[in-house]
Amino acid sequence: MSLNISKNRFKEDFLKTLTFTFAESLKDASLNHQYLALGKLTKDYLMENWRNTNRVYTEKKVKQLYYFSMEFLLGRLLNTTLLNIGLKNTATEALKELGIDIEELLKLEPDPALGNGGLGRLAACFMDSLASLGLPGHGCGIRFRHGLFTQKFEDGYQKEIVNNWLDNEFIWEMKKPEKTVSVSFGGFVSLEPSPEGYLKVKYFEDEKILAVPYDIPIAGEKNENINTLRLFDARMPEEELELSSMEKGDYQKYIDKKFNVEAISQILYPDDSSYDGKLLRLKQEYFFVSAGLQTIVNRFKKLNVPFTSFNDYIAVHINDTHPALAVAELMRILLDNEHLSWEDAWTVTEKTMAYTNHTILREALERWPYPMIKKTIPRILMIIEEIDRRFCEMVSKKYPNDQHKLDSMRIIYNDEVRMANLAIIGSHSVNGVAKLHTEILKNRELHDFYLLFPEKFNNKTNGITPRRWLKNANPKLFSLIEEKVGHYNKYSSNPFIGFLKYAKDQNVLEELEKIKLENKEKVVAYVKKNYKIDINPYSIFDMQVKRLHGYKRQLLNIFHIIYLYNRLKENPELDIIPRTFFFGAKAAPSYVLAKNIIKLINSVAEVVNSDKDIRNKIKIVFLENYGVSTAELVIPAGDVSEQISTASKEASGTGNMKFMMNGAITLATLDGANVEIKEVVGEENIVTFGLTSQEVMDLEKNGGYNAKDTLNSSPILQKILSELQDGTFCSNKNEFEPIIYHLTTENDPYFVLKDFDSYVAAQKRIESYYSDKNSWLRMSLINIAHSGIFSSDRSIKEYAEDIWHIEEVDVHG
Ligand code: 26Q
Repeated sequence: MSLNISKNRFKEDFLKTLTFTFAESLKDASLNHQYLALGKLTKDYLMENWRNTNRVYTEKKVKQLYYFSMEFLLGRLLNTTLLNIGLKNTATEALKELGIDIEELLKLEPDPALGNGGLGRLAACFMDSLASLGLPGHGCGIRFRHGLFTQKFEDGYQKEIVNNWLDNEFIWEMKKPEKTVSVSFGGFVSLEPSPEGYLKVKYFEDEKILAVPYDIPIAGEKNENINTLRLFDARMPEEELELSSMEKGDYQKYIDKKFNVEAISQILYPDDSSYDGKLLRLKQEYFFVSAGLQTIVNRFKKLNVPFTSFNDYIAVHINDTHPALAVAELMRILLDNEHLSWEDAWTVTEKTMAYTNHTILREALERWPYPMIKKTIPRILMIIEEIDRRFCEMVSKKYPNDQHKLDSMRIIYNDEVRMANLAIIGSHSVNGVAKLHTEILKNRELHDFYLLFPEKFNNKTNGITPRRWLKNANPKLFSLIEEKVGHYNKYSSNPFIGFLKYAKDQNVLEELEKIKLENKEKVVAYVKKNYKIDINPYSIFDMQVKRLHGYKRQLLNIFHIIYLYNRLKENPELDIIPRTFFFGAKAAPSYVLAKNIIKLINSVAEVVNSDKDIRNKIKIVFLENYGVSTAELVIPAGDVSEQISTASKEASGTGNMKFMMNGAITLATLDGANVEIKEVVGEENIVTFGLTSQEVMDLEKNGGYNAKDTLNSSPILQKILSELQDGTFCSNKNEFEPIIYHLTTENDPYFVLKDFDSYVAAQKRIESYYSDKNSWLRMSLINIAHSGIFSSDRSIKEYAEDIWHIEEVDVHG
């Protein structure tokens, strides 16, 4: 549906909203107030459909999905919502007549950074696709007071600034205090047999923490479905005020307690790839899982159907292991509150839960110290112990005398509780996020589980929402495609494929070129304004924008740049196509190597950008504080998409898909979803290089790689490494010691040196392709035409059909 609102009505409503909210008329209203009024009005337009959606889902008793995720990296919501409900043009025109440029208002919306990177952004794309496909699917997470830190560079070093995204009122959320639930921590549990025959469980918890829901509406495109993203805020219960201590004037005690309780929803952990057994993180995980499941159960009770049919009405998705405690928490509710037998509760739980794995990096797998779980959530530990006991019994029967197998799969081992094992055992579905990743899980990382439960394993290749990443970020390209192939069809498995027939149409290719250039000009202006760097829109825009991590190999990229720079210094006449290298990356605050790589890139940038000898042939731009909003600006301007992770390490990647959809050529290792991109566009429309995942895994397993040998046989690499230590890029000669140590003493674990030659050769191929303008544009078009496969609408349809068993609901009327 498009909301049927005329321009005049919109103008009237907008002015009314200004009056009703701020007691202001347009001439008094600041830009910020104008933005807030526009946001509030847009949200008001959703309200009726939101109510309807909830009513219809309940009345029809349809099966609903709850996507549990620690992170939802939403990005700004105003433009995408206006587009989805079909009001963007009306709003633009109406505001224009009032003398307001809507784009100026849209920029004022804070970008909620409630996630680290790929996993959180995937959850957000999934929310959009669920609503747009009319599927009853909601999100459940934490309302972090502080999202991912804001990154600043000082003298080339990353500095982290707290993120205060809630300071300028978040217009989308609706507080629902009456739906508050309580989550128990600590203390002990007593079990007594009841006359009815079940075990009566009594909690003597140390603390009860309130979980106050804040609901965010998620509007589908061209329908009337408004799903809900529910984020919980941690609050101290009123009765905890401990009047006596207040009377005694012991306010400090009260304040300390409140601080500790509310810490749970204070801050998002900024680490995206290494496990760190912090108590607060465990509490966060249990907090939102328990609150979410209690909410679901409260709603379920209204249906008046038996709990043994719970899984016919509810699906719960566990996004990575962070919400894996959901398995034990649902068991707890079914056993202790609803008095199901263990067997019934277990059947229901397993059929309800499904788990996605997003990583094969071992250091990222969550394992909690046994004593910590025991102390923090004692009843949950008892349940996990029983799940583990029964699992061990089953495995021992199936594989008598195979201690090794048992040890690798059981949940509690070595005084630790392993969350992935809990998630796998307690779910009916376990999926990886790209074909290669799923194969590696089945054949290697989770091989024993695969042998035991082959039916649980399946692949769901990631996707991205074309509404945000094309229609919203690159409206001209989106219009061009729609003009040629008709309206984007969210039900198609390959929605842009019709574009392929224009691969030789000179007019269309020129149109593409023009759109790309316009997008590049926008970035040129942005870079000039924010960094005072002049860049050439006709240079190749080569981009690597993603979290900073050893395995993502930003180091390989900067080494190639240093090599190019060296060649230009030797021969300033060297005929290369000018290039602008873009980086955008946050490092986890405690990740020393990653921060050192940031400093290196910034140091090289300073030298290269100011060196007159090389005649502006290369420029380096490190975009500060890369996030969803910067991505929307720069990705449409990309020519080359750097997806150069060590093969086997990147589960899928989703930036690769965003760039592809915007017409960039992928420069890639055969890792994650890059493999599938190559499969669909053909090897002549992508540039690949480097070790294969099999080669990497063999080297890791059998040894046989010696980084120093590689170094000794490469004068080019030797020169680069010596420049890192001789003051060429930084007056402190020891500055890059962590990088040197990593590459030499630690034997270059991500094969940067090993893949260097192959990468340089691939970069040369990029250059030669680019030099033939028409063939480059054709490659770009072919990539765009195939990119619809990587729409999250396709991913979500697969999840809905194969895993969740939920169906489209017409909420009209
Ligand atoms: C775990 C424990 C303690 C603190 C933090 C964490 C933590 C937080 C975030 C661990 C991992 C993450 C995020 C992981 C992530 O973003 N993975 C990416 O998921 C994408 C979506 O599936 C994939 O495309 C990427 O390949 C994968 O790296």
